[in-house]
Amino acid sequence: QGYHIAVVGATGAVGKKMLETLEKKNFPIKSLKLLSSSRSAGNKIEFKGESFIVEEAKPESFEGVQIALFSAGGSVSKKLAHEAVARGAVVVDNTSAFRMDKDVPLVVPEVNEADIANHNGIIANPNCSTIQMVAALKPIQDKYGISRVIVSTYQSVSGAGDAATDELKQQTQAFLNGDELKPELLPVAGEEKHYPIAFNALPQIDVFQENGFTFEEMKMINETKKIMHAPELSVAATCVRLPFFNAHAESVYVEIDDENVQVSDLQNAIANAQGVILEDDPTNQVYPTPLSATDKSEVFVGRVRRDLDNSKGFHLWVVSDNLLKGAAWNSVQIAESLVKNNWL
Ligand code: 11C
Repeated sequence: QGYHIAVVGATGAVGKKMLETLEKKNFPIKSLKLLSSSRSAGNKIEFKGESFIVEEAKPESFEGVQIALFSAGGSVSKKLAHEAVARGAVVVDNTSAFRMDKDVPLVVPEVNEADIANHNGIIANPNCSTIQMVAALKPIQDKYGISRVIVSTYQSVSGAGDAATDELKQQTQAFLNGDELKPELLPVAGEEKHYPIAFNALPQIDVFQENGFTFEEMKMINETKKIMHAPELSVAATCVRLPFFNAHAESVYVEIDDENVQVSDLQNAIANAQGVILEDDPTNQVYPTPLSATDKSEVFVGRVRRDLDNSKGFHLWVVSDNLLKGAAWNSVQIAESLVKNNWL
């Protein structure tokens, strides 16, 4: 018993985590196809003790597939997602290709699972830094209403793929050896200039837009409004890449509609939310960090405190594993929901 599954981008940083997550969560699988670009085709990958050969993703690869998890970049999704749907598959797409399309639900199950029911074959998985923020905001929005969000991110290199992780390792070693740093990838592959990530902070994730924000920042802004069904919500973001390997951290300022709310009310709402864990005890130095959140499925929140000048303003520290809740686990949760609710 189980489902016919395809993972597109199986050899990438997220694809590998998707396979680990499918295995760990014991997702019911009848058959599994591992697909990639022609470059990675032929690689062998172990899944549940069985060896699979990665095949080049082509339109006909999706014959008989029921759920296709895509994470091979936007251009692959644009080329193949509709081909998969035409062959009867439901696509869970982890790229930005369709996220803002009106007929594509953009889903974080803890926030807007019911939107999955409206799918037309494609469901989009949001950007990692958006996912963890909206999971933390949802219980606050439900209980107290939110009018404004200002977020600054502290993002790990794994968000930019395995090559960025390698770049940080190489540069760290080179820096400590006193060798010259030769940045080739970050902040953005394909851009004219590259800057060292080792022992640095890069205030650019993805390309700049005409309004001065980066695409990563605009993803956080636009996706948050769509997922939370709050087009009127004010959202501003500054996204920064830092030299650590995994998980993203965020400093989130949130303005709520009610000035009589106490810090403990917010903490209770967060502590009772699905998929969110409150780690907030300053007297004992308890708060989440990227290392403590790595390899965990949940979103962790700490440092909840009231703004000193605005009684409706609160500050939060939100941390999660960008490859798990930010990508693979959120996609598998969507697949679980499709199955559980007969929404395939
Ligand atoms: C990063 N957030 O950390 C990006 C990666 O739209 O799914 C995720 C890109 C995306 O670089």
